[in-house]
Amino acid sequence: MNLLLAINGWDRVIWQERFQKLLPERQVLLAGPEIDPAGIHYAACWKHTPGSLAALGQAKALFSLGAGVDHLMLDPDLPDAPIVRIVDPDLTGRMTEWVVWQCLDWLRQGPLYRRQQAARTWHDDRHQPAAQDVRVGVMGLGVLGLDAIERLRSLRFAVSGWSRSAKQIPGVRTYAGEAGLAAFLAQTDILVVLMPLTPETAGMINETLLRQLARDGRLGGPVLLNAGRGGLQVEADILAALEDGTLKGASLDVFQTEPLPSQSPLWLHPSVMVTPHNAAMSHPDAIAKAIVEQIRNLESGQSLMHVVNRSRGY
Ligand code: NDP
Ligand code: OXD
Repeated sequence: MNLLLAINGWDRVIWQERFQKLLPERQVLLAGPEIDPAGIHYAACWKHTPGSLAALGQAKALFSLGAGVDHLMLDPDLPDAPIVRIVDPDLTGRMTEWVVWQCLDWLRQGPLYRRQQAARTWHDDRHQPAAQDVRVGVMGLGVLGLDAIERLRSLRFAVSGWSRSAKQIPGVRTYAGEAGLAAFLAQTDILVVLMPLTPETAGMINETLLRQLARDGRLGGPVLLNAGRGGLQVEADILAALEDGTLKGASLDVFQTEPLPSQSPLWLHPSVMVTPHNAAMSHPDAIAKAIVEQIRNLESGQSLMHVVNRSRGY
């Protein structure tokens, strides 16, 4: 009942130490060509090399080290085991902090005041909108979207949400599916994207969608926040929208290519905030604990939680 760590882009040794501490009776192995798949019943993965899990025919679960599973779904040679994603208060809390930080920064004109400070300009603007005057629309009403909504509401933002299936959330106007998208966008000043990357959502944050955002809001133009996945957005369309005023600004944590290439105009754009895909980092202590808990529960006869629907892709 050993555990394989198949990780690219993060420090594997830190993860190995954390898991080994929590599973002292087992081997926690780092993926590599010399690994013998016999005796490996679990894999914990982040951007594993496609094909590298194919030999794990005995796997009882494939764990994502993050909330998203698109990195696993990309691999056509996965063993036929349940794919389990992370739902954890540490990760959820981090994402909500990022969303609230960015919404408040745009509400309180952070980019403008940073520019004014750099120019030593004292311009006492008396036209600050209040949070309740600003409409935040959250795309994706899952674990992360719902938590962010709760905090945004406590700050009095006017919050609405959009998801694939219809939802009822007290105090929040909700929209669903293709049929509800245009109405949702038409009443959104700050669009918060917290959706998974699937064949359905790929590229949907594009010119057509951005042009449907509200034009009558109190921020002087709509703002885009994306912490879902870079594959959801068309960066050329976002840049064009910033240039022609369709968008006032954007806060982006995820990008079509990561790390964001140094030649990307997004880096130096005065109306763009770039964070390096760490809106909600997976903290090894919290995430290893959550996965080990799942392993122990499974082995004591309970069902795995947060199993992904492979055909839906999330
Ligand atoms: P969930 O699976 O809990 O929620 C996903 C939400 O997206 C659901 O409400 C779902 O609708 C909605 N959705 C999915 N497909 C569509 C679609 N085609 N049209 C409309 N709505 C759709 O995921 P989480 O909230 O836990 O996480 C969301 C994403 O955030 C992750 O998949 C990951 O990509 C990203 N993430 C990014 C991080 C970062 O640091 N930048 C950190 C963690 C996660 P329905 O409710 O109807 O199923
Ligand atoms: C995740 C991420 O999916 O960090 O958890 O992107």
